[in-house]
Amino acid sequence: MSSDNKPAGRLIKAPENFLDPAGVRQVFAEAKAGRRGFIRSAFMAASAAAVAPVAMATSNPVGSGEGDPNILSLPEHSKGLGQPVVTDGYGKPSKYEVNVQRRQSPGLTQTAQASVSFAPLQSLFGIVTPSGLHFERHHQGWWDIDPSKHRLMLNGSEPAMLKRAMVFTMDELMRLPSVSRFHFIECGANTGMEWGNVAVPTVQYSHGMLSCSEFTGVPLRVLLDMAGVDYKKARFVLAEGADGSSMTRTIPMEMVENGEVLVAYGQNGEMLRPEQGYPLRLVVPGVQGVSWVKYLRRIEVGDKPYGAKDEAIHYMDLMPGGQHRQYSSIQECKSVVTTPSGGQVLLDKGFYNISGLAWSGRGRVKRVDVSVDGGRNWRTARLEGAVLPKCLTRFNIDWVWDGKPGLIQSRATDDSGFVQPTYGQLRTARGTRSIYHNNAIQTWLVQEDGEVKNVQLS
Ligand SMILES: Nc1nc2c(c(=O)[nH]1)N[C@H]1C(S)=C(S)[C@@H](COP(=O)(O)O)O[C@H]1N2
Ligand SMILES: [Mo]
Repeated sequence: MSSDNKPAGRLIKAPENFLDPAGVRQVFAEAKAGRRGFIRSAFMAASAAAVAPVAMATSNPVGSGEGDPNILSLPEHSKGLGQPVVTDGYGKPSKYEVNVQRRQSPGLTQTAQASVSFAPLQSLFGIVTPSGLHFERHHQGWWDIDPSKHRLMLNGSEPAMLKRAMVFTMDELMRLPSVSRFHFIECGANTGMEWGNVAVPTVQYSHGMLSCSEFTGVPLRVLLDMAGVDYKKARFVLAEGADGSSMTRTIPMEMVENGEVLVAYGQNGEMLRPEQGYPLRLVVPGVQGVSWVKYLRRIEVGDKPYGAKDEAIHYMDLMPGGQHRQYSSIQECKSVVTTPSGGQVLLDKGFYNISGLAWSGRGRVKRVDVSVDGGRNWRTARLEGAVLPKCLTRFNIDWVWDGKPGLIQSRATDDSGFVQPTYGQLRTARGTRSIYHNNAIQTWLVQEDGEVKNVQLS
C-alpha cells in the first residue's frame, strides 16, 4: 500500500487500495501487536465538504451525559414563538443537513456540464432515496418538459406487429389503471471505477449510482394490449427518450408480458423529478439503469433486438479471452455496508450498528452475512422491514468495536441462490477489462485511529 496523498479532483489510478493476502495478514499482525497508525491513506480524502466525516459516537459509554448544559439549560426554541407554516414553498431539509447532497465523483474528470451525480448512501436510512438525492445520469443533460405537450407513441417495426399505432397524452395515461411499486435503479457502471483499481474515498462514490423509490405508473403491458400487439410476433420492445441523447434500449418482451415494466409518472408520492425523466420514464425492475429510459416518448415493438448505439458500442462487458457480452442487463445480487464506510470516523471503541443495503435484480434478498475480519468469520445480519423483490433491502447487525483494525464486509444471497462474489471470484469469471456490472464484495478498513478507508481484498 502506498502513502501518497494526491490532490482532490484528480483521477487516482493505482492498485494501492488493494490488500493482497500478505496485506490482510499484515492488518491482523498489526492488530494483534496493537500498533497505531500502521496503515496510511491509500488515496486522498476529498475536500471536507465532499466527505464530511460522520462522527459515530460522541460519548462513551453511550448515554452518560450527566451535567450536560444542553440538557440543563432551557434553549431559546423552548421559550419563544417558532416560525409560521410554510404555505408558499416546497419543504426543505434542516439547514444542519446541508452536507447531505448528491455530488460529482472526485474519481471522474471534473467538468461544468457534469453528467453523473452520486447519491449520499452514507447519510440515508431505510430503503427509500429522497427524490432530491436520487442519483443522476444524463447522456445529454436534463430537461423540464411541459407535460401538456409530452406524448407517448406506440408503434410496430412493421404494421403486422399490432392492430393500431397509438399516441397518448399524459392525461390519457393517468386515467388508466395504475400500480405503485418499490424498486431500485442501479446504473450498470456503478462501482465501475473499482474494476480499474481506482480507490474512491466514500460509499457515495463507490456505490452511489444506486437509488430506490416507490414508482407509480401504468404497466406497459396494459398499453400494448390496448394497441392489440401480436405477442407471437413482437418479442422485443424498443424504448426511446425525448432528450438529445437519442437513448434507445431493447427490452425482451418476457419482461413486459409479466406486467413488471412500468410507464411511470410518479416517484415517492409525487410526479417524477425532471432529473428522473419528468413527466414519463420507463421502470424496468432489476435491469441496469440505462434501460430505464427517461422522457419516454416512443415504444416500438419488433421481432429482434435492435442493436442500438447504447447496446452495440456502450454497455457491453469485455470478457476474458477477447469476447464481449451484450444485452447483459440484470443487476446481479449485491450489497454494501453504508455505515461505517469510507470517510467516516469511529470516535471511540464500543457499540456500533453496522448498517447497509442489499439488492438483487433477480428477485428478493434472502440473506446478508457480515464480516468484520475480512471474510474469515461471518454473522448473519437482520433484514429490516418488508423484503421486496428487485428492491433495496436494509440490513443491520450489532458490533462492538474493540479498537483494533477491522475489515468490514457484507455478502448478500438472493432467492435464486446467487451469492455475491469476492473480487477474486469476479475477476476469474469476468477478467479485468470490464466497466459494468461489478457486484463484488466491498471492504471497508477500520483503522486503529477510527478512520474508515476503502480497500479491496483480492
Ligand atoms: N432519455 C434518457 N434516459 C436515460 C438516460 C439518458 O441520458 N437519457 N440515462 C440512462 C442511464 S445510463 C441511467 S443509469 C439512468 C439514470 O436515471 P436517473 O438519472 O434517474 O438516476 O437513466 C437512463 N435513462
Ligand atoms: Mo447508467
